[in-house]
Amino acid sequence: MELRIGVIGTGAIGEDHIRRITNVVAGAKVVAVSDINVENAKRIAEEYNSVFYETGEQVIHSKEVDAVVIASWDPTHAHFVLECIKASKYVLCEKPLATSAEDCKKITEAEIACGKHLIQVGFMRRFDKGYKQIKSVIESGKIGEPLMLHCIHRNRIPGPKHTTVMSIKNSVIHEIDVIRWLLGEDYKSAQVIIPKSTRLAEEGLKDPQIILLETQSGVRIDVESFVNCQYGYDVQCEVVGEKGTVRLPDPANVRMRLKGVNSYEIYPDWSDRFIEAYDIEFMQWVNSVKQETLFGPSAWDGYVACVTADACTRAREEGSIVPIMMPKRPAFYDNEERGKR
Ligand code: NAD
Ligand code: ISE
Repeated sequence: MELRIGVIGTGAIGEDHIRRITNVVAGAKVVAVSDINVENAKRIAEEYNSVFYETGEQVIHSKEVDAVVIASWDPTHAHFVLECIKASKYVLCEKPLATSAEDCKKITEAEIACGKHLIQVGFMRRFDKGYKQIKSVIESGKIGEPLMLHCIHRNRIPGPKHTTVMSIKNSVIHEIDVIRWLLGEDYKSAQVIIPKSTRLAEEGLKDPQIILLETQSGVRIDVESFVNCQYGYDVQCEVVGEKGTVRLPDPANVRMRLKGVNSYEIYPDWSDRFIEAYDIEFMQWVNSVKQETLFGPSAWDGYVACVTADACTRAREEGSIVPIMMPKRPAFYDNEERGKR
């Protein structure tokens, strides 16, 4: 039986996920879509032979929909996820799970109360081949204990209405999650340094920013966030260990020798750079929903990421090093438990 999916938000990534579910992922189809941009959503509904619904709530509660993908703007996520829990429907919610730790907490409490793991957060870097290889190297012990990580997250240009806060809560939240996953530990403190801002940023936007994190065991992480870098989409990560280092490869693009230059293309944005990661994320999510056993990043992971992002935001506002108070993880979210319910 094909999993019948409803998609809320048919903007850039929503449309890409609809294409992915339709053309790449086996055993699933998009049956319902909704967006406040009605004209675009209706066009997409027609193109993909699905039904347009006036509201996200109607998609979630429709009897025709087995599971939901949320790809609308960040501030809408928490409400739609809570609605999915009310409807007892599986949901893959794009990152961030919510725009505050407080809202994430409400989501975890609602999920625990319903007694079933329904939520997966779209932290797709965990499915990227390069990051998975880095994790294997760390776990093999070959480079010894990780001591430092140097990361870069550059966007060619930001989305419309991008703010200083969003550089962390919408963008660096990927590093916050994937580094915690790579190292298998939570964070202890956060600091944000604001260098000279680019003249190419919208007025009021602090860009670039340097985010400094420390894990509970003392690993030090620096993340450069630069959303107006102009030249392309560039994500880098290097782990420095006691005996060696390991770093993400650059995307495998063909090399061109032309007019005295040996070059390769840098992708313009996330959609091509992480295309395989999104594909794998969706294939595994569809299979795990069918087996009623989720394995991907949980609501707890979404919560911890937001606690960290909130601390980074405070650190920037106050210009201080902010301790990160991690809430105690309920047994419901213990790894061994996840998937058994
Ligand atoms: P976008 O602006 O292109 O699309 C968002 C869409 O949501 C718009 O069409 C908008 O009209 C719609 N929308 C807003 N409020 C709505 C509501 N209440 N009901 C229904 N639709 C609503 O943005 P995007 O780049 O596609 O990003 C969408 C989400 O995906 C964001 O949360 C973003 O953080 C996330 N995202 C994740 C990745 C990733 O790498 N995992 C990449 C891009 C975007
Ligand atoms: C976007 O929402 C994403 O998630 C991309 O992966 C990230 O690079 C970008 O900065 C975000 O705006």
